[in-house]
Amino acid sequence: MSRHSSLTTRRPAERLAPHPGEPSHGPLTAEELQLAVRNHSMPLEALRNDLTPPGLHYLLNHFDIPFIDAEHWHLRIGGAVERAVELNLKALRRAPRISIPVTLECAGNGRSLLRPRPLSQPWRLEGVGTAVWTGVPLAYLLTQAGVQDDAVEVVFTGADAGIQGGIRQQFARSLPIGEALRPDVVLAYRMNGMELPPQHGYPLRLVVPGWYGMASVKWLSSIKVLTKPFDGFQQQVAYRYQHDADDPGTPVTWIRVRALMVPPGVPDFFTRGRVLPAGPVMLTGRAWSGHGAVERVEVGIDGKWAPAQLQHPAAPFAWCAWSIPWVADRGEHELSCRATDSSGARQPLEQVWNYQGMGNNAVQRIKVTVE
Ligand SMILES: Nc1nc2c(c(=O)[nH]1)N[C@H]1C(S)=C(S)[C@@H](COP(=O)(O)O)O[C@H]1N2
Ligand SMILES: [Mo]
Repeated sequence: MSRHSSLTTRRPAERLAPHPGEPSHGPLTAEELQLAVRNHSMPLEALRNDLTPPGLHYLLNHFDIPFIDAEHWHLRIGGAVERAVELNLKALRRAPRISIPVTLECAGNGRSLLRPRPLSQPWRLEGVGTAVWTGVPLAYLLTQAGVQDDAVEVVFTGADAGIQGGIRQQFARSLPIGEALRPDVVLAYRMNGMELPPQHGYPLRLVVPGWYGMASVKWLSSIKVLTKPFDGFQQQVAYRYQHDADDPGTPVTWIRVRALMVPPGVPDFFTRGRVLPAGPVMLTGRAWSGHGAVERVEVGIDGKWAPAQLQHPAAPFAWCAWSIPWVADRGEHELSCRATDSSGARQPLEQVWNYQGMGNNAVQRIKVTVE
């Protein structure tokens, strides 16, 4: 029996719902549309910004945005520590702070382009955004609490609750202790210099640079140091690269290398096909990777590849801008872009399917009509 169906047969409530996780060859479902309107993507033209304005940054919320009264809110740090700590927002704002630009991307980005299509949030390519996150380094607070020698992981629990895979839960994810003690992992209370918006985790969220977005737990309520690996749903069942429902799979961690292009010209309202005039045009975009620096972006014009010019990113885990001039001649063309990072990883031309539709970083293709 599959991991998902074994969960659902035990929980009658789940059987009333459409079956998430089962891949579909059919048209988009009402449930996918419902998720898509709650969780919007970043319009590709916003790739022009170094920093994504909060209203354009992508959003992924599993359950409801919790209502948190910041006056009475506090963060608990406990588990395998010498001294458990409780901090309110005032205390956090008084602690040492860092500000760091980070490109976040949802692990499910690209999912709806897979065939068959895993049923979940139906991202196309725009589940990404870059913001400056300001807050307290997690390592500072963990060190204050005194992590015990036998600690292996740290689990972060959000205030949001719901049901997934038939299991009632609060959203929770863990990090290996080594990752949690990285100097750039931040407990953020500001986004692009402003108070965190409700949808991005107010009053406090974790930001793990370089990891897919699920690691960056929002609406933090507690942090617990563990001496055994965390076995919560979002760790052991969701966010795994699986061949099929029975495959335990491997955990989703670092962001895979990807480049995206600002679609040139203007869109057709309904099809969003691009139209542009013949002549010179600057093709631009951004590229990023959690596995190392972006080393190369190539742009394909009708399948012929040429290197784009790269700019330095603002920080190791922030996207970098790229550009390449093109003289567009009349007719139909296909534009694409492809990044390679310093680990040697390069975006695949064809999709690599997996059961949950995770980490699909196949190259973007844009059809343009030049008039
Ligand atoms: N508490 C909580 N944290 C969460 C989530 C959630 O549903 N609840 N979604 C995660 C996922 S899957 C992603 S991709 C990022 C999205 O962050 P953003 O909405 O600020 O872009 O938040 C992560 N943190
Ligand atoms: Mo995500």
